Amino acid sequence: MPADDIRALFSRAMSDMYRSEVPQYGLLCELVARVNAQAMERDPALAARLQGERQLERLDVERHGAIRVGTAQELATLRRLFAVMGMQPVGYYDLSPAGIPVHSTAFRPVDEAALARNPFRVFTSLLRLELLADAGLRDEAARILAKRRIFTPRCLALIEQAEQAGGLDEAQAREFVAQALETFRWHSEATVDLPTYQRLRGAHALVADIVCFKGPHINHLTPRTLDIDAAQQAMRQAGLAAKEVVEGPPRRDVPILLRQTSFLALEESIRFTGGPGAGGTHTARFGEIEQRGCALTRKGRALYDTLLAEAQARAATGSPLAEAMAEGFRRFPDDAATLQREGLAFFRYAVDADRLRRAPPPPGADLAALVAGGWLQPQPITYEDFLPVSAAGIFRSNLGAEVRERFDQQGNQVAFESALGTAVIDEIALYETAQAASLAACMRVLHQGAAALSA
Ligand code: OOG
Ligand code: NI
Repeated sequence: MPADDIRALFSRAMSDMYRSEVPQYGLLCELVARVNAQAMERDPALAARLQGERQLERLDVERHGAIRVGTAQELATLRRLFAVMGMQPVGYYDLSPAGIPVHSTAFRPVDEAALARNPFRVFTSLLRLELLADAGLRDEAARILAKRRIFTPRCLALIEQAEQAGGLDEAQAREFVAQALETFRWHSEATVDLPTYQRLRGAHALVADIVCFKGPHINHLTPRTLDIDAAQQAMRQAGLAAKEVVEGPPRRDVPILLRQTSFLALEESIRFTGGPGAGGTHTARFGEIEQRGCALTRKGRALYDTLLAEAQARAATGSPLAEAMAEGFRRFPDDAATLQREGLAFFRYAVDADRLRRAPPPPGADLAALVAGGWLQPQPITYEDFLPVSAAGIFRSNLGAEVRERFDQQGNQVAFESALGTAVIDEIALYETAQAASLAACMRVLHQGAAALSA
């Protein structure tokens, strides 16, 4: 079975499982589907553009999830598990500046056809015990984690089988999906007693969430909306307490990167070890929605990061963040032509065949001339990744609003990659390659077209 099909099966199975575990998730999906249908009705050009960018068919099934693991061994095995489904680790996200003791990557498909088939992604975080101040607690957490086995033996066997044979047949793939699902299931029994849970929780809510359970329960699954402001309003009307601030850039005519908002879904009853009566609660699972815009070049991303940091600095001195963002982001051009001309966003190019039939471009015409003259049509490339500052906001909103100081230590991509067992893929390089490949294909067509016209 093609890896893309296994991923589609798995994404569907995860969604079904989460829907039965967290009823608000089903409600959220219905609400987003309604908002998306309305957005396309209101704006037929949007629907046409999404169709052209091969975004439309995938929209209904598009989800990302998130998990958190405790050890290098767990992370490395996840890498092998996701590889069976055509998902590669893309990007490095350092959450330590926000006082969150993890670093992360996103497992996702990378090529255009695979993304169009099913773009399922999993934001995956690894605990950084070395950031905890208390050495005794660090050791205790490491001992607890060393004892657990988060993969079923059959799942491990099937991963090995896939690695050796270069894939799985359909029956094996179906069994693999069922077995892999077990790793991400919720368990209402903790692996520790209540005092241990409370000690770990005292260090950081995230530490307790990662260390005290049998596995890395999926903590949210996020549908993609075409209008996050309308979806947020619909969430409130449906009684889902969406967080105040939408993470990411303010609302614009041409969406860029990623905008997200979340709500706390459940306070779960937990049975701790140590006999009857050892009950308590834990909050881990939440809901989230996101709207995706175009991917930014390194230059565009630098401008985004600067404007975001400036707005945050202004918010720290008392002005409302939303206002500071709206004000600051006026400096970010908001029309596709300027984004293209100034090299702020990535585009996929297509040849306008009618234009070419009427006349070939002048020899030596550069990109600007080809676009201005109508021979090449730029279409924005969708951002398929995440944003560290937004992710920190999402983490924070679901940890009982714990506010923490930033850690002394910086991100450590080298340590993360050594735990993972491979380097992460540079996400910007993927967009650069996609843009360059589309341009090269266009140049061949223009060249052949010009030759045919002059023959
Ligand atoms: C992950 C939070 C980050 C996103 O969409 O940025 C995230 C987590 O809470 O484990 O999901
Ligand atoms: Ni998320």
